[in-house]
Amino acid sequence: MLTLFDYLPSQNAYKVRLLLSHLGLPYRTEMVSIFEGAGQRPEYLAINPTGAVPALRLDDGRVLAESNAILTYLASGTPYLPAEPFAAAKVQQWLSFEQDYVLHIAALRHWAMTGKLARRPAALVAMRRAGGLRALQILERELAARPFIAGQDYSIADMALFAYTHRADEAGLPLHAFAQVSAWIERVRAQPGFLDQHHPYAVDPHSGRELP
Ligand SMILES: N[C@@H](CCC(=O)N[C@@H](CS)C(=O)NCC(=O)O)C(=O)O
Repeated sequence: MLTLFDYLPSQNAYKVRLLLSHLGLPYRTEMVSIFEGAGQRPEYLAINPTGAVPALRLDDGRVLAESNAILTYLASGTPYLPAEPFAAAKVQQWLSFEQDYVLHIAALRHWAMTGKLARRPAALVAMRRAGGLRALQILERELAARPFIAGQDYSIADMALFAYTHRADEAGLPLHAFAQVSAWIERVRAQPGFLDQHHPYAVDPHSGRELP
């Protein structure tokens, strides 16, 4: 059976849980207490060299890290990742966008929800905020033109973007100001097998610590 190395408040891990839910694939979970340093132990670094979640162990023992690589692997041969090369590359385009631009929302949200925002330099917070707003503005423009980010069909690019974008309010970014993004969030929520699940950082008493 597949093993997902997970940390419940992680939206990067939620992306993988969401796809597994759409696919109806059974899996077992191993929790990694990232704020207690469990990700930095040699046995976990052998699974993911960065020490982060998520990571996935296959039935045959092979391991894969990076949320979007895991999505790409699991979605291969399914309706969530087109086989046609250009359409597949479009999905990769938006997976890269997610890692480069939406990460600002993820960082701000982490700091805001774990009491770390006040400890961060104002210039860094302003840079993250500008980056997060820019990501939302780009998505707003693009989603005015088509129902899903990479085309007419729901794909892993939508799953990856949904994970942090739909929680932008928790990063202090006003989702209500982005009508197209808000409508797309509802289209994602309406997909068969959608996983309606959220775990706040408050479930982890260690989440106020800095990551090791
Ligand atoms: N680019 C990675 C980012 C993963 C990531 O930053 N995971 C966070 C939780 S959301 C984590 O495990 N952080 C602990 C650490 O970096 O040591 C991915 O998409 O999987």
